Parts: sequence; C-alpha cells; structure tokens
Amino acid sequence: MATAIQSIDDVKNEALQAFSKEFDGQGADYCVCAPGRVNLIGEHTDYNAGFVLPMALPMVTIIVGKLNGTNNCTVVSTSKSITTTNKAEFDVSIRAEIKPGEPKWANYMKGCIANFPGNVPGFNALVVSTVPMGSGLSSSAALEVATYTFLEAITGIQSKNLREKVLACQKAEHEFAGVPCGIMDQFISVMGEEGQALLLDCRDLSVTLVPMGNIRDHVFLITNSNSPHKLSFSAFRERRDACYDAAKMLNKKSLRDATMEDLEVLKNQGASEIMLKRVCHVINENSRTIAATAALQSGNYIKFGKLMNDSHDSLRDNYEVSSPELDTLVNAARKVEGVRGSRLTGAGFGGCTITFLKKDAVDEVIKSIKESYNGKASFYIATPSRGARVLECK
Ligand code: NG1
Ligand code: MG
Repeated sequence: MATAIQSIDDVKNEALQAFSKEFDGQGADYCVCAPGRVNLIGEHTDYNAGFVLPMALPMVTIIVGKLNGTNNCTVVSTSKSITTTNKAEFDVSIRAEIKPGEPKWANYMKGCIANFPGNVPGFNALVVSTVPMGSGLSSSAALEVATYTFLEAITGIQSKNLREKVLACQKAEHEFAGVPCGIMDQFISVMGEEGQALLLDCRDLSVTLVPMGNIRDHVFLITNSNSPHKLSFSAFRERRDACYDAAKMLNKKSLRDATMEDLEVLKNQGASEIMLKRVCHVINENSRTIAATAALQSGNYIKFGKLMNDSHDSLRDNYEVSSPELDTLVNAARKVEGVRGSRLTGAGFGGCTITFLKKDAVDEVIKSIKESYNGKASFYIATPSRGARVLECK
C-alpha cells in the first residue's frame, strides 16, 4: 500500500495550533499554502529553455502568521528534518540589507522577502511542510512560493503577473541558497491546477494544461529512495555549464534551439565526448516531452510509458545523473506486468522515481521493489493538485 498524504486541512490545523502555542496563545491572521511537484518527463531541460511536464502534488508547505508591529520577523519551522535551530529571527527594515545566514532553511524565505516588489512589515510565522526534503519533490520551491504568497497576503501587493512571482522565487533560490536551478519548480508550484499535468515552456513561461481525469485505470506512483540527493551542487552546475558552453559554441541562445545536426557541428569544433552526450540528452528529452504530452492527451499510455523509460535510460547513460539506488527502483518496477514506464524524477543522483502503471499493479510493484531494494523506500500515489493559494484562517 502507498502512504496516504496528509490532507491540507489537517496540515493547516496543525500549523494554526503550533502557531498559537509558539506565540503566546495568539491566533494567526494569514494562512497560505504552496505545493511540491513531481516531474513526469522533461529532465534537465528547464535551464535549457526547454519543455517539462510536471504536476503539482497534494504535499504542501503551509505558512500561517500575523503582523507583529515591528521590523523583525520570527519564523518557526516544525520540520523534523531540520537539524539546526528551528527558529529564525531577522530584521526586514531595509530589504537590500537582508543577507543569507543561519539557519539555512530560512534563507529561502529571506530570499523571497529581498526579491519582493514592495516593503515587508515584521511578522511572526510558523511553517509546516509535508513535502519530503531533498528528494526531488521540490520542498525548496514550495517554501519559496508559500513565502511569496504569504507576503502578497500580508502586504496586499499582488505581483503584476505570475511570471514576476515565479522569477522572484527562482532568484531567491539562486541568490540565497546558491542553487543554480531552472524555472520548473517555482513555475509549477505557482501554476498547478487540480486534475491536470502541465506542459511548461521554460522559454516563454507559457502553459498547456493536460487533463488527467481520463487516465482512468492508470496512476502515477512516486517511490522515494530515501537516499538523499547525493547531488553535490557542483555536479548539477557542471551539467548546466556543459549545456551553456555547448550553446555558446553553436552560437545559440540555448540548447532549446539545437537539433541533432548540431552534434556534428560540435564534433567538428572538438567538443568532448561528454559534452556531446549531454547535448544529445537535452535535444532528445525535449522531443520526448512533446511526444509524451501528445501520447497522454490521446490516451496512448504504452507510448507514454516507453518515452518515460527512454528518458530514464538517457539520464543514466548520456546525462549520467542516475544512481544504483534509482536504477534498482526503476528496474524492479519495470519487471511488473501493467507497468507502462518508470524513470528517475528531478535532478537525479538520489531522491525519487515516478512510475506510470495500471492501478491494479500498484501492490505488485511495491512488492517487487521491496524484494530487490536494500534501502527503505516510501510510496505515494501522485494526484495532480492546485498551485499556491491563500487559505481561510480557521
Ligand atoms: P530537484 O531534483 O527537484 O531539486 C532540479 C532543479 C530543477 C530541474 C531538475 C532537473 C533545483 C532546485 N531544481 O530539481 O530546476 O533542473 O533538477 O530536471 O535544483
Ligand atoms: Mg530543491
């Protein structure tokens, strides 16, 4: 059996109670939530201005809070995986002077305040999250987007458009967490729609909704390897830089505009074997994402699953971001009848896999994984959920 995901109402009540306990019995005046995400296909394409096909999850980060009439913020997180202090205090009187520091988790929030298009008054807040950390389900984007939504609520300043919000949250991660991430995570956490996966064009930030109501007897199963991202930021940066260098050599703005013919051009310019493999992945992964979207829309689940498999194999062999743990999970799932496809999701190196399968094969897949995987895997059924929003404060 897959693990049930705590309902948003439950998480909210937990947050409201914890707020009142933490802040002398006071009630919160504002409550917001933002979801984590799982990417169905389109990996390492977002920072190449390409396509991704994620869905927002019912796993969320909730922030509840109240203005405190000062220029200081006190934020408490209830997350059990935080190893340093769970309380952060910082001054917001001059936004330009907000700098990252300790505790690290608060940097995502500080980064949003620093990039918010308006002054932010002091507040007390409490953060609760059901998005597992460091597993490729975007706990960091959920925290950024929840923070930005909270700031909109307490200031009454609405971002000009969603694009401004998405970019400010991404900037927070770049500048305050030092992670050179693409735009997918913040984009889907803002734009998610219930019952839909979203094809995102990371070049112009346009969105195509892909209704999932008609997948009938199929589901997406997330398997968390619980082997945390061994992705050192350097490995991610290295991949990204190889792509940027290749685009430069091709005289293109990004690899979004590259075609398979460009591989020859790169070869003639003396590109390394590694660079050619990285570029090959990105070009094909963009085509796969478009083809997979069409397959999903037309109900061709065999084809969709095959494209997921191809995506994983390319991430393993060309992009070299899989791990023995992820390969074991994927192989154990693929063995089971009724499984259409299985791949790693997110940056790789650890974290989660996503498997598309017939509903009645779920238990058999879980059994197969438990038999061949040494670690302790956890399982969730992914249902496409809504993006960030303000919740009623009761
Ligand atoms: P994960 O693995 O969820 O951290 C990372 C990037 C995404 C995207 C994917 C690969 C961060 C925060 N996010 O996702 O922007 O590039 O890898 O498709 O680094
Ligand atoms: Mg992250």
